[in-house]
Amino acid sequence: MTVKKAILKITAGLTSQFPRDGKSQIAFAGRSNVGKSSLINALIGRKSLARVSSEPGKTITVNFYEVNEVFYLVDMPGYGYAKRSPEQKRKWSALTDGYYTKDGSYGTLKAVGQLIDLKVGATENDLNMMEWLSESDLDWFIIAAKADKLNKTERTKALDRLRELVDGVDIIPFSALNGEGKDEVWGRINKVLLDN
Ligand SMILES: Nc1nc2c(ncn2[C@@H]2O[C@H](COP(=O)(O)OP(=O)(O)OP(=O)(O)O)[C@@H](O)[C@H]2O)c(=O)[nH]1
Ligand SMILES: [Mg+2]
Repeated sequence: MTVKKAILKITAGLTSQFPRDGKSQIAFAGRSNVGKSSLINALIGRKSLARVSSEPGKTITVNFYEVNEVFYLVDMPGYGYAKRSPEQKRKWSALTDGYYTKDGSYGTLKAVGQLIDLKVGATENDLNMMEWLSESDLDWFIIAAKADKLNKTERTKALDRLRELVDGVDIIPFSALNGEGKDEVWGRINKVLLDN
């Protein structure tokens, strides 16, 4: 994919702000701090179009990055951030639940890239999310994030563990730090866009 143009089109803090232009969406989900925004920056080839949080989980918005005026890469707000207030938790649920419905973005959502921190492994929230994805009719795949943090042995073990959890789902080791997996993620996105 050649990214000719990428802009942050919409920062939605309310479900009513989601785009309704029918353009395809590929969303990236995962816990707070797992590297969703860093992944989008790496894919787009811009250092800081997507804001990488110094304070994880602080802003609860769904960010829509429009690429080549054709489709969106969607940065979902992370889950599992312990310091969130009840009010922030309510906002998170309303936004994400609203996103994954027919009235939200379900009709234009073509795939979900689920980020799992390869070193940390799947958390309980990750497992819940993957269970939901498995039961949905959405196309989805796993991005094994921050792969640069593991040595060869750790990496093999961690990838095996993930594979045991989710049979038949693509797992792409990825590092925003050294660019590993970038082409594979783009390949997966291209496939999604061509199929739809
Ligand atoms: N070593 C390493 N660090 C990374 C990588 N990707 C992201 N980080 C770091 O992890 C932290 C969180 O990254 P973000 O991209 O902001 O994570 P996020 O998932 O968008 O977090 P929220 O927006 O809070 O949900 C930052 O300090 C990044 O520099 C990676 O591939 N390798
Ligand atoms: Mg982020």
